[in-house]
Amino acid sequence: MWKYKEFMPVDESKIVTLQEGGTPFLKCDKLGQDLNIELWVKVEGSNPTGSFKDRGMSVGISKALELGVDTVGCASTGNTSASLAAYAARAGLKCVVILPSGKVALGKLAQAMFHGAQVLSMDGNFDEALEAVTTLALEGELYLLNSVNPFRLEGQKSIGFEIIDDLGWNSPDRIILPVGNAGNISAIWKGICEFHEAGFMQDLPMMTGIQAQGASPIVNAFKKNSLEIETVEKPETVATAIRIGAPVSYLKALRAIYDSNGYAETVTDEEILDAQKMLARTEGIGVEPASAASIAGLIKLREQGIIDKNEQIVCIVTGHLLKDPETAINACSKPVKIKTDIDNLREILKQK
Ligand code: AN7
Repeated sequence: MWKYKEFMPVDESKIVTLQEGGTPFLKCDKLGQDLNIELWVKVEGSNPTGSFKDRGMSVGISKALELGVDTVGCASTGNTSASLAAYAARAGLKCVVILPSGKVALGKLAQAMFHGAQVLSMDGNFDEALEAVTTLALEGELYLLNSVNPFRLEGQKSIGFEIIDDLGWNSPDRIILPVGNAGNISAIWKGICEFHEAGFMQDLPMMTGIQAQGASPIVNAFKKNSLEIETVEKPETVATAIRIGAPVSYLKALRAIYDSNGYAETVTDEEILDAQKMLARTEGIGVEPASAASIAGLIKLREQGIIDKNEQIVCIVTGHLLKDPETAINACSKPVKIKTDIDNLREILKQK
C-alpha cells in the first residue's frame, strides 16, 4: 500500500511496515452469475496478520514512532489487538490490549498474546473496553490506536485506492463491507473521495454497510434517515468482530452512506454462516464470520431489488477464516475415522 505514500501523512523515514496491502482482488464469476451481477472480492485476510487492520496499524505505528511514544494500546474485538501487537513488536514499543472476556475468537487472542502484548481480559463488552482504554489514553498512560485515531483511517483508505487501481482507474457501482466500529467504511470513502478529487476516475461507488442483526445501530439510524444513532446496550452476534453497540465513527460512516447514495442493511447470524460456507465452497475464499456479512448482505439486497442486475460490485472480506477456527469447525461434520488399511479406505470412498 506504500506505493500510495504521497497520500499518507507520515515521515517517510520512519515507516513501520510488514508489507501490508496489495491484497488479492478476485473476480467471482460463479457467485456473480447466480446473482446476475459482476462480482469482485477484495481479500483483506491476506494481510500480514490476517485482517485489514494492518493497513491502519502501519500508518498508526509509524506515527507513534514519529511522536516518540513508548506505549501503545487499544480495546478490541480481536483483530485490532492482533495487528497492534505485531506492529508494536516490529517497532519495539510496549503494547497493552483490553479484550471483552470470552468474546474474542481464538486465532486473534493467540496472535495478541504471541506477539508479546500485555493482554487484559475485561468483564464487559467492546464498548466498555474502549471507554476504559480511552480514559487511560487521556491520562497519558498510552497512545490510543483504535480507529478514533485518524491515522488508522489514513492507512485503511488504501483499500479504496486499490479497488480503483485494480479496476483500471474506474469506480465500481457499489462497495459492500461489514460495519462494526465504522472506521473502515469511513476510511474507504475518504480514499475514494481523494482519488476522485485527484481526477483519477469519474464515477463514485455506492457505499453499502452491513451489520449483524444483534448489533446494528448504524442500520437502524439509516432506516430512519437519521445522522444520530441509538446505542445497542447488549450487542450480540456470532460475528464477534462486529459485536459493537456504540460505533465510534458512526457519523462519518452515515455521511459516507448518504453522500454516496449508498445503503445499509442487517443480516442474521444464520445468513452470515451460510454465506461464509458458500463463499468457501463455491469460490475457495475462506473468511471469518464478520467478513461473510458483506456476502450475506449482497445476497439479501439483490433479493430485495435494492441492487440492480448487472451492477459491478466489490465485496470486501475483512479477515481470514483461521481467525475463528472454533466457529469453522463447529459448522462442519467431523472427519471420518479410518483404519490403517487400504481396503477399508477403498470401501469408504465407494460409499460416496
Ligand atoms: C474482520 O478488532 O473493531 O467497522 O477491535 O475485525 O472498521 O470497526 C474489528 C472490526 C469488520 C469492522 N471485519 O470494521 C476490532 C474491531 C472484521 C473486523 C470489522 C472488524 P470497523
